[in-house]
Amino acid sequence: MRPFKLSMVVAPPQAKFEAVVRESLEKALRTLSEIGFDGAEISILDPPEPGPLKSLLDEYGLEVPALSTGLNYIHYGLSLTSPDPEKREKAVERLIEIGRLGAALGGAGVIIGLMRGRLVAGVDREKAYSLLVDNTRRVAEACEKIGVKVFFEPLNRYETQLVNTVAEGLRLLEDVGSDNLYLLLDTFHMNIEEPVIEDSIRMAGERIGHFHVADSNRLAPGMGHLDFASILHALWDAGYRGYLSAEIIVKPDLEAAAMTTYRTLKTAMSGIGG
Ligand code: LER
Ligand code: MN
Repeated sequence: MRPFKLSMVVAPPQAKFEAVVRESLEKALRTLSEIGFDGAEISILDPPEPGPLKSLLDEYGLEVPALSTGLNYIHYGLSLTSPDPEKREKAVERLIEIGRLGAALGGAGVIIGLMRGRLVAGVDREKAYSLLVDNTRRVAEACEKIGVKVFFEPLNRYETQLVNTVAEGLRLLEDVGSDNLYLLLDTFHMNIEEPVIEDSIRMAGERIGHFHVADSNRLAPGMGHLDFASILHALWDAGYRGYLSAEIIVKPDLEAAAMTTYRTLKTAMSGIGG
C-alpha cells in the first residue's frame, strides 16, 4: 500500500485559473483512473447536482478528497473579507453549499483559498483579518454539522496579503478555534514563502488536513527543482496520511503531466512507511 493517495485538481473547461486540468470531466477522470490515481479534487464554480457527478466518479473508481472553491472568487468576486457585505454573505453561503456537495460525495473537504479575498480599498488589514476569522469560523462550524472538514490554504504574497505562511495559517486556526478547521499546504506556495519547506511541514504537524503538490515552477512534480522525497518524508513524519493532490499547470498535455506526476510521486514515496 502507498503511504499517500494521489489525486489531481480538475476544473470546468471555462475556468480562469491555469494550474488545473481543464478538459471535459469525463476525459479528465478517465485519464486519471487509467494512470492509477485514487481520486480527483474537483474545482467547483456553480455546485452541480451530486447524482451524475457521483455516477461518473464511481464509473472510474475515483474518490474526491476535497473540493476547490477559488473560482467563486475569480469569476464572481465572492470573498470572506469583501468590503461588500452581500458578497461576504454569498461567500459564506457558497462555501457551505459546497460543503453539502462534499458530504454527498462521501465527505470531501471544503477548501478556503482565494475565497478569503485580498486587501482592497474600504477594509483595513485589522478589519479584514477579523472578518476572515469570523466568517471562516461560520463556515467551519456549519461544515462540522454537515460532516465535512474545512481546509484553509496559506497562499503566496503575489495572490493575497492575508495569510501567506504556515505560521500565519496556524495563528488563524488558533484565532478561529474550531477543531473542524485544518491547513491545506501547497508546495508551490511554500517554495515561495517558507524558509525550509520540511520544517514548516513538521511545524504544522497534525493540523495538516490536505496537501497540494506542484513543482517549483507549478508544473508537474519532476519538472522543477523541488525535492519530493524529502518533502514527503517530512509529511509522513508529521503524521499526515491523506491525499497528495496535484494542482499543476498541465504541460505539455494532460496524459504527460499526469504520468510525470504519478511517476515522480511514486518514486518519492518509495521507502516511506515501511
Ligand atoms: C489554490 O489551491 C491555490 O493554490 C491558489 O494558488 C489559487 O490561486
Ligand atoms: Mn493550492
